[in-house]
Amino acid sequence: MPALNSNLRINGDRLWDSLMEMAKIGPGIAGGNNRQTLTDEDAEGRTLFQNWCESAGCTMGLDQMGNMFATRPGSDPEALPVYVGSHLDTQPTGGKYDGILGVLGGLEIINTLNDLNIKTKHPIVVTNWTNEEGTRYAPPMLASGVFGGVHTQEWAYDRVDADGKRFGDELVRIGWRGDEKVGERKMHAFFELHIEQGPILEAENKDIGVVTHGQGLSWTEITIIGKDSHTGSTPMHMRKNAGLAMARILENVDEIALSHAPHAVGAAGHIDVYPNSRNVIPGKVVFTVDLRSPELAVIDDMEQRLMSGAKKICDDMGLEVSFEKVGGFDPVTFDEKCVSSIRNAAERMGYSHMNIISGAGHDACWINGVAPSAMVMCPCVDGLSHNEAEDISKEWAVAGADVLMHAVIETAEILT
Ligand code: HGY
Ligand code: MN
Ligand code: MN
Repeated sequence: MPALNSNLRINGDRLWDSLMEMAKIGPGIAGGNNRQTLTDEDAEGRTLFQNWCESAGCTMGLDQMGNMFATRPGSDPEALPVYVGSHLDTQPTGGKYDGILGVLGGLEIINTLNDLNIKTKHPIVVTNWTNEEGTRYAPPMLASGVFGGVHTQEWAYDRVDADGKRFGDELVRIGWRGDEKVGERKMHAFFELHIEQGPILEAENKDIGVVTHGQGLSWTEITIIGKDSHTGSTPMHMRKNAGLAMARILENVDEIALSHAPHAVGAAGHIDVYPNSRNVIPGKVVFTVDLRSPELAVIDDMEQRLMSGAKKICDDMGLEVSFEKVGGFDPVTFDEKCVSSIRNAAERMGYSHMNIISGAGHDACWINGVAPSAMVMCPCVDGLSHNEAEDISKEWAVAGADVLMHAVIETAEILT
């Protein structure tokens, strides 16, 4: 296999233009994106991606969870493909790069190999995983989870959104339910490029994050039942204030996470208050507590303390409380050989780099269970993500895609 030439680089202008073009689909209200999974905007983004892949000579596969697989043939059709990708769906107030950089970075590899007429032994497959965000349909990484054998397809199809629409029905409605059985594809390896979504790489002035691990996640949905009553005429001692109980529980979440500093984190991003009227004591609240840590024992401890603390708070206030685990995955250790190919690529091209643990969950976390996987990260401005102001420099995007390409074609065994 010829040595990988450090001058072998992607076309940064083409990558950046494709990011800006995709960002026009499902625009947000403040410069970012709202292209939530299985919406018409998601369908439009998928169509654009498919058109680009076919223009690059790829054939598109589609499985029963809507996962997309654009294949560039290798010299050996029997060789297991090297997969590379991420997700095109966004948060409701998402940025232009979370997930999208990994999908379009994978496509840019195909375009660059075509430009230079480079062949590889293994086929290369660019992938868009359905519903990575988990915001419209919990849990996150739903379709890569089905692919990885973590969830059944039937369970995934039965997930409903806030309007009661079933995942399976919406997938059919937008016309992106394929026939291919999920998880039958075998992979030689999987690589994912993603923005860090945290402040470390920028603060350390590093171009590249070599992701050695992904922290684990726990999502617990808590329902508290009190009693609706008048905010003015109900004496304080007679109130059954579900909102107050939630506030006390969230204060405790902060203390629990801080007790496991510096890595553990905890918060609630999803909160529904009923009846959510200015002059009614909330008789019901439903909220999801998101706990994360690189250590499984810490996640278990935080979960236990969350529930025991919430139970005590509600018992003391005479309120009912119930818990449902709506998402979770253990901490992940990525494949050492794949991780090394990323580190060597950064070295080869002179990009500054450091090892990093992913704070966010990613499709690679589930795929790592069925194929050797690893991730490349690039910095993002102020570490901000899941916010329409999410921003990266073109240089960071190019560095990440350059390293991704070298790792992918080294693993795919470049021939010319
Ligand atoms: O929640 C996560 O970590 C991912 O952004 N879906
Ligand atoms: Mn993402
Ligand atoms: Mn995200």
